[in-house]
Amino acid sequence: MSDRLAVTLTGIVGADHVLTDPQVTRRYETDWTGRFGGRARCVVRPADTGEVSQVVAACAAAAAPVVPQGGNTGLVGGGVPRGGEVVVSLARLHTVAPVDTDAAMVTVGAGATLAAVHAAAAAAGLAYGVDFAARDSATVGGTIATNAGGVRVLRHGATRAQVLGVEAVLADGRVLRRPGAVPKDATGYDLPGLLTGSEGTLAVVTGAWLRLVPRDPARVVALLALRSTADAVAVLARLRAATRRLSAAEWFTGDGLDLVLAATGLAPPFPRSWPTYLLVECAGPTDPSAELAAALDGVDAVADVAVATDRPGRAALWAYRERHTEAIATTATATAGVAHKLDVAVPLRALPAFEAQAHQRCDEAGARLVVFGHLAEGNVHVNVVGPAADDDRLDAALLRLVADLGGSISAEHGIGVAKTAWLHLTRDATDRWAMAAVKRALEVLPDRALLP
Ligand code: 2HG
Ligand code: ZN
Repeated sequence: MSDRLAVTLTGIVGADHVLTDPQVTRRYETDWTGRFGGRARCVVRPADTGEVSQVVAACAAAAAPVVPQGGNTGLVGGGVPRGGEVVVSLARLHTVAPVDTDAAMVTVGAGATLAAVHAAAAAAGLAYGVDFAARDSATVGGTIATNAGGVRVLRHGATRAQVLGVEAVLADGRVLRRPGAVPKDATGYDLPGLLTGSEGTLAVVTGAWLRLVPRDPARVVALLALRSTADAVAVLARLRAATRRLSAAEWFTGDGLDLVLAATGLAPPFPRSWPTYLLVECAGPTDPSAELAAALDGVDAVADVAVATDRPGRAALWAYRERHTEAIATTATATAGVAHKLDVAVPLRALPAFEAQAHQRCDEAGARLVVFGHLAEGNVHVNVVGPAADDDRLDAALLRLVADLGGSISAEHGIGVAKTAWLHLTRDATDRWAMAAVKRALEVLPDRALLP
């Protein structure tokens, strides 16, 4: 890049942190699915908020579009260029301040990984309420941008419920700081809440004040073999009524487990296979095993069960669920295809009907469907293998089905570029106008008349 913008960016972050060599920029240019991406004008790696501010201001002055990027674990193309944008990587903003144990909170940079936040919280005798399989690479900034959910939503809520404060760089380079020093603050609009889930469309998140939760040292994981998704929904309802200690309820199918076993070489959990599996975890200050056993006692729907309380045993059961994404990618690659990933949510009572109808449409189209997800929120990870990367006819049919059932076309991964065409399915014209108005308001250069 031999233009004036390159010279300016190099002056801000140093030559080592303006990347243009295609061999080096490649990993910033394609998302995890391999379905979305494009060439970047360059990749810039600022070191701190001040540098992010200068970089964004320089890009605004040059009318150069910017794509903020965290750990690049997104699945909807929201953190990668489409062609010609400047990628602003937040990876170097990875500070994790000492945990404030009095207030149970921690201040972190956008580039801190989820795993780093977990480690810091655990060392202080606390925990962070958001967790999912990509924890070692996914960064706090990206999880805020997408309002990431994961496996603990039923216990602690999604990312928005953890964000006490936020620091972000607006489109013209100004730094918006809303510290979360006190957990109660009714002063004005909830800007941290607004930026959470805004996917880089309103500002570049550079740091956050995160709420921490008590650490639950005692855990039990049970993998339940079931005959149907309807049974999984019924068992979950029973568990929710019977115990306060439920900390995860993850659902997958026999088809998904077969793929995981084939791709990973793991031993099967049961002597025979079952149509549906529900992985439940209970956690608390003391061993919750007896409480879980009592809650499941006499539940005929449970055809078989594998239980673990020790760490390796729990991890072995979790692997059947957490390795789905990797196993599906392996299957897609083997057929030289990509997985179409539709992260949706449907009301729980409609889940069995959704699953049946989704299978019917995929069968008709000759595509392979694998579903799994976070049962308590009706959050289904719909993975379709078969159609070409740019053939979205089946995506459209499945998203329409979700909307007809009163669900969400994006439960926890965001809209990115994957879902923009279908926003109208669940957001009406007034809603979309209001969102566009907010974006326009934050995009304009400072309007002195608005400043108090
Ligand atoms: C998960 O829950 C992630 O494992 C990934 O959200 C989902 O691969 C997917 O479709
Ligand atoms: Zn998920």
